[in-house]
Amino acid sequence: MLTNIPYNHPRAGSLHIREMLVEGLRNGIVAHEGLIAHGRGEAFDYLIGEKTTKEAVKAMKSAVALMLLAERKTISVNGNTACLCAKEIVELAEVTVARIEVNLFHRSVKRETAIEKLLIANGAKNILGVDSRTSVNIPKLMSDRRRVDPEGIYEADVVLIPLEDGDRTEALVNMGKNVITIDLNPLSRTARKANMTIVDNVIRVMPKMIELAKQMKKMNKSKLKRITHNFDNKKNLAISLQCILNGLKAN
Ligand code: PTJ
Repeated sequence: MLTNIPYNHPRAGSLHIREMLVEGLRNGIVAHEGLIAHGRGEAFDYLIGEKTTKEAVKAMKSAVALMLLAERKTISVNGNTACLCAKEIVELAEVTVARIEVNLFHRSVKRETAIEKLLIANGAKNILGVDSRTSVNIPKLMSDRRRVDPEGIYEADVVLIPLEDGDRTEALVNMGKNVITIDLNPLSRTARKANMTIVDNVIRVMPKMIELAKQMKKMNKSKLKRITHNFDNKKNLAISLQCILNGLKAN
């Protein structure tokens, strides 16, 4: 049951997102630790002004181009992302012809199954990674995230991993995959190890990526390639960090 948040409360949007996550915890979708991770994200969102920056849009365009160019792409889903964006995950997967794989840090079959049900209720047809009997391991990774589906993350050439931990990001990059992440913290290890980092709130990113994917599907391959080649992740992260610093100085 969501708490009654007055519509005119100055922080209504942010409070509503918190309530969604608390509800997700009650429904077995979100891990307890997911609430803490959200708190960290919220702090960075506050610092970037709770809006999508130009740099984030650039990163999203590049990420969408990479996904459209890829032969095999997988969207990795954890508790927070499923709770906040189930419908959008399914739509983005449809538009970009990507697979969806549940992959949890705090792994349990019960939570995997609850997330699968939520995604199916939002229109997904096939979800990988749930109670996986045929899972394979990501080399040199110790966390429960190492177990992945052979037909999903393991064989993908591009993986979208929103709200991720640095270890797996690094391990996936070491496997030669192109890794796209969504992380509000431009200083996180994930943000720095990924090939493309979108410094923005996943709740704003997913609908924007769907919109971009629908437009960019009409572009030819050479145009999409040019977009990815022109993207410089280090530079984009540095400017994103500068946006935070400028915001702080201005106050
Ligand atoms: O569902 P599970 O078991 O897979 O667990 C998911 C969490 C998120 C708990 C797990 O992946 C985790 O502990 O993540 P970290 O290492 O805390 O990293 C999460 C990152 O996401 C941090 O850098 C946060 O700043 C960032 N973040 C949090 N909320 C958002 C976000 N980035 C974008 N949008 C958000 N809404």
